[in-house]
Parts: sequence; C-alpha cells; structure tokens
Amino acid sequence: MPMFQPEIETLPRPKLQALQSERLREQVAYVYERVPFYRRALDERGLKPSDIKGIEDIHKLPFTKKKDLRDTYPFGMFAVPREQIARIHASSGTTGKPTVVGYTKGDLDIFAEVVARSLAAAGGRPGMMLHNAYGYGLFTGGLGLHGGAERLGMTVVPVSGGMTERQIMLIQDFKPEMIACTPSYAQTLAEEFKKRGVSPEEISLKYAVLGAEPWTEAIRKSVDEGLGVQSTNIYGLSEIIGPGVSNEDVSEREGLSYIWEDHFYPEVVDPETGEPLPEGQIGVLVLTTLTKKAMPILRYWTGDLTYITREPGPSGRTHARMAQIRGRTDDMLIVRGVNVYPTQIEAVLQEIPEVVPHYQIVLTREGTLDEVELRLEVAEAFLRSVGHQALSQEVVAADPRLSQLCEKVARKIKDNVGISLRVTLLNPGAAPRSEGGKLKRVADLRKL
Ligand code: ADP
Ligand code: K
Repeated sequence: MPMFQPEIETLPRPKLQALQSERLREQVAYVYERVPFYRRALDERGLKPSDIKGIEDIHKLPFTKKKDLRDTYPFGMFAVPREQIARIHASSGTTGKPTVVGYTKGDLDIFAEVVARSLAAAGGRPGMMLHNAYGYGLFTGGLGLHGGAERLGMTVVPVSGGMTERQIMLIQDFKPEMIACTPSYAQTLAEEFKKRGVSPEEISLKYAVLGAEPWTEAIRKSVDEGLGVQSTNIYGLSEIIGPGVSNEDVSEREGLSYIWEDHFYPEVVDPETGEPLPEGQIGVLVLTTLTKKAMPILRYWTGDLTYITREPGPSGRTHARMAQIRGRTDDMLIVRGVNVYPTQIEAVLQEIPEVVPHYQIVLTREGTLDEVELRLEVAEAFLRSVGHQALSQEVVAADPRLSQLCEKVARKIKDNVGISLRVTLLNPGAAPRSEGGKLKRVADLRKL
C-alpha cells in the first residue's frame, strides 16, 4: 500500500537505529533538565544523561509507570511551561483521577503525522472519506484520528461515538470509504445494518481501522463480513501520544502492526522482572517517546502484553512490528490460580461456528472457589437450524443439541486455556454491545 512517508517508513535499519540513538540522547538530556521526576529517578540510579550513549543503553533508564503519572497529577510531568501546552487529553481512569497528558504544537504535528501514516497503511488515501466514530473529547481517539486524516488529505466526518441510528443514516447518505472506531462498535454497526436488511455489498465502507481495546481474529472476521470491509488494527495510548503508535498494513493483515519507531522506541520486558525479553517472546510492551516535547516519557510500562519482531514486513517498511495485544496485565483474571486473558477465551470461540464473538465473562466466588460463567451468544443460523426461534432455560434444558454445545465450548476452553467454566447460551443480540466506546466484557463480582 502507498505509504504516507515512504522514506522514513523504509529507512534502512542501521540509519533508523542511528536516528533513535541521537534522539534518545537528546530526549534524556531534555527530561533531565526539565522534569524533576526524571532528574530524581536518574540521580537515584547514579545516572547522568551522558551515560546514555545510544539506543543500546536504554535499558539502563528507569521505567515510568501509571502510578508516576497519578502521583504528579495533573501537570507534574510536563517539560514545558503550561502556556506552551497546545492541548490536553486525559485517559478515562475508571477509578480516581484520570491520567493527564499534554502536547505542544509540535507534538500535535507528530501526532497527526503518525496517524496519517497509520491511516495510509490501513488503506486510506487523500480524498477518501473517513467516518470517524471514535469518541471526541478528552479521550485521544476522536481528535487523534481526526488530525491524522486531515494531514493525509482525507475528508473527515467527525461523528464521534454513540447515536447509532444516526451513524447508520450518515454512512448510507455520505458513503464514506473508511471508518474508524472500536472493534466492538464496528460489530454493533454491522448488526444494525443487518437488522435493516442492508447487505455488506451495499455499504460504501471498504476499510475499517479499529483499536482502543483488545480484539482477535474472530472479531476481525465478524466485522469484515458484516460491513464488507478489510479491517486493520490501530494501537496507541494517551501516555505515549494516543492512537497511531502502530498500525497494521491492509495488504498484510496477519496481526502485526508497524510501530513508528522513529518516534516511539519499543521494548518487550518480562512482566515480573522487567528484564528485556528476546524478540518474539510475549511480555509487557514498554515504550519511550523519542521526539515528544510537552510530556516526554521514558520507558513507559504500558501493561499491554505482546511480542515484537524486527523482521522486515512484506510492505517493505523497516520498522518493528508488534503482535495484537493479548491483554493488559491489569485485565488478567486469576481464576483458581490460573492466569487468563479474555482474548484467550475469545480466540477459542473463533473455532466454533455455532456461536458468535459476543460474550460476557462473569466471575463470582462461591465460598472460597472462583466460579466463571461465560455468557455466549449462539449464531442465528445455528438457532434456526435446530428449529428454535429463541432460547429459554426450558428450551436449553429440553434440547440435548444445546447442552452439547455448552459442553463443547467449555471443553475447548478447558483444553486451550486451562480453566473450567459454565457456559450459558444467550439469544442473538443479548450480550452487551458497544454504544461507541470501549466495551467491558468482564464482570468481576468477586470483590463485591
Ligand atoms: P483510556 O485509558 O481512557 O482507555 P487510552 O487510549 O490511553 O485511554 O488507552 C490505551 C490502552 O487501550 C492501551 O494501553 C491498550 O491497553 C488499549 N488499546 C489501545 N489500542 C489497542 C489495540 N489496538 N488493541 C488492544 N488494546 C488496545
Ligand atoms: K462494504
């Protein structure tokens, strides 16, 4: 696919590495001088900026964790006077204070640049129309995609999340070629089109750029088929810049997203020890901003689990690629001592045609034992094929084909993920749906 910045995207690795080394040296000297948090952190380790000679020294630097940003709330990590901050964003922070991030005008330029690269990789072209259903506001998704699409020269429709009825109407009337939203919201839109009898071929969309929450090939398939699109993954986080840290190329679509390495340096480390892991091994993604000025971050512990490869991809880009996020360390469920990520369960569902990837995981505690219930929707076609209009407890109890399906799902999950759970079948449409934002698929009632 045509690249937005072919020269930098295909920069030979030795040159890319030299650029990263130079930028890291500058970034470390910059934060040492301007951010008390980093001066202290380096001093504590007996490190001077001059000890960082190149990118190979990055592991000497301390990690930055979410807690550090909370402790310096709201503006303590800023490296420029407040007057030079052009924009502020914040991450949702479901509990307590949000995490605040700031951008200079130059940072916003970089943000637009990396999102433009991402959109081009996803199939976007100048002149194409983007239906941007990411939320606008403090969340980085909406404005982030917006700036990048403008930079690429697309026509942006800033719809934001929610009001699904209206979104459907606008897509039908404006005929955009591309949509940006969360994967769960893309599923919602696909279903709404289906309800209205609009076939995927009749939907103008050709490309979907999906991110902000973990998703799997099962969801990719349901979105691709439901909207008649080729969807790619966009990854990012506000602490680093927002969406556009990495993106898959639409001609590859093997779950590997290019990390724009001239701006963000990736490492993967052991979740327990923080030691760097060899390429290809899954661990915590750690990112360092190489060019950000308002809020530069050294070795940010994203909590996201993935692996990276520096093997050049088929597109000709030289930048490292990261695998789809397996989950966040803080999303990890510990069920009777077994570590489980919701995406592991979701990946199993892909193999079972009788069900669709709409589900909810409910955890409860009976006495001292954790109980897991997987509430899972059956596929409409399957329901019809076994001669039922709708499910009810009686129907499930009376029809062995349904209880066998429950057993089959439970067994596959036991074999692949290692936990026993109870499967409850839901009617098509009965599991929670995204109304525009990130969807919470896990209800952990154990702490209540
Ligand atoms: P908030 O904290 O409000 O959710 P952020 O955008 O900063 O806002 O959230 C970033 C997090 O969202 C990432 O650390 C990651 O866990 C998740 N995320 C973002 N994009 C993806 C993606 N493509 N795949 C999986 N997870 C993602
Ligand atoms: K389509």
